[in-house]
Amino acid sequence: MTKARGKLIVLEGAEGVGKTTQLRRLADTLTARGVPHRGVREPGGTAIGNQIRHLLLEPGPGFSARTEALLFMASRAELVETDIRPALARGEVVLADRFFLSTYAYQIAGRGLSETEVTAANRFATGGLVPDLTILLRLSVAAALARTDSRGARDRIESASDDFHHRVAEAFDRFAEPTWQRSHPESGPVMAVDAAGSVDEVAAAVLTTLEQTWPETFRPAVGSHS
Ligand code: T5A
Repeated sequence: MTKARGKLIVLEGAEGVGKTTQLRRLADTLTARGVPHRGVREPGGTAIGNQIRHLLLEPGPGFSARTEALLFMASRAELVETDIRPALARGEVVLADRFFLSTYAYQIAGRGLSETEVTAANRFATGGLVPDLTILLRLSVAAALARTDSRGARDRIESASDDFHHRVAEAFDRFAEPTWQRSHPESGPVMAVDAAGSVDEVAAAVLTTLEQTWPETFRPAVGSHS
């Protein structure tokens, strides 16, 4: 019998909204509930992807917006082909820390690149893979940057201008609108979760969203204590 395809679930939002923290919490819950899963992050997650991540985020020689976009998509192409697609074929839940909506927010809205061209390049990079669901963590720019600044120096993209970060934040706000989603099928469905509460409160909201969307996969089995 062919195994049912897994699910690609993406956590999105600007820097510091809590994506990595929530991905780890969700992974712990899925482990406790016996749901096969794996976590991946962008950029990175593969040997070549980690080298690309270094080029993109560490201070160094500058490069053009087109080069930046293509590097993000090269990292994504490798991750999709060598990691995400095989995991989905095994029936696993893949939890991704960022995916195409980040390219949309940072390279299209933030850097001003062409939506049509970048979307076509993304389709080439992913072979048309669309997330089953994106959970968009929402937090004000000031609160998110305060969280990241409390950790130390900003990376190359975090150090961009305030105007850039506001364009990125406005784009993330648009992704939650049903009209935007209908006209951007390459992004898949997006559900927003308020990220302003404590780690526990946000984790509960993320889990509720998944349990309501796919009860058969995410609800605890009868008799489980998770
Ligand atoms: N990028 C990426 C593009 O430009 N184009 C693309 O296509 C892609 C894929 C990646 C950078 O690349 C850009 C976007 C980014 O600039 P990254 O480091 O991988 O960089 O991603 P970041 O989003 O920058 O990672 P962060 O770690 O900064 O943000 P997270 O993951 O959202 O936040 P997290 O979980 O690490 O938490 C940040 C801090 O807040 C605390 C945590 O303990 C941590 O200290 N925290 C909370 N504090 C209070 N209450 C809560 N609820 C909290 N949740 C977390």
